[in-house]
Amino acid sequence: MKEAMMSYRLTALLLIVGIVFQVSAAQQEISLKTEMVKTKEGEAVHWMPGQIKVKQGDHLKFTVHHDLDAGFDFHGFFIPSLKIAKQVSRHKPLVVEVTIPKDMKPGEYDIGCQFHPKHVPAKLQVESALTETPKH
Ligand SMILES: [Cu+2]
Repeated sequence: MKEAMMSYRLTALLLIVGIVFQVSAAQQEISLKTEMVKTKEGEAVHWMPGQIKVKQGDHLKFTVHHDLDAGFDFHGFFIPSLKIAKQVSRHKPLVVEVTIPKDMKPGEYDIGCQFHPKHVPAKLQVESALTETPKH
């Protein structure tokens, strides 16, 4: 009887801990595409949108499009911090799924192109998965 009580208390404690440290990891579908933008040196290809916000533990499904008629026939989809280095050809969307590691340091990471140094990277902004409790 005493043991049952203990296990009940332990379960309750674990539940409370679970609620306090509730994480908000989610599924995200992200569509990226090549776009021409003007830079100081002229025109360059840019991955757009330029900024993508995700959280630690999020499962991401990227669909990467290259539908520009001008310029290179393919571009790179390059996220070194997530060990992704793929090639995306014109009019052949590439699907890449990846989970942001729960221990990935919050901050900004490049989504670049490993083939073209002038290709402007988009920024993957990784935020902490811990939900912040407002303090009063
Ligand atoms: Cu490129």
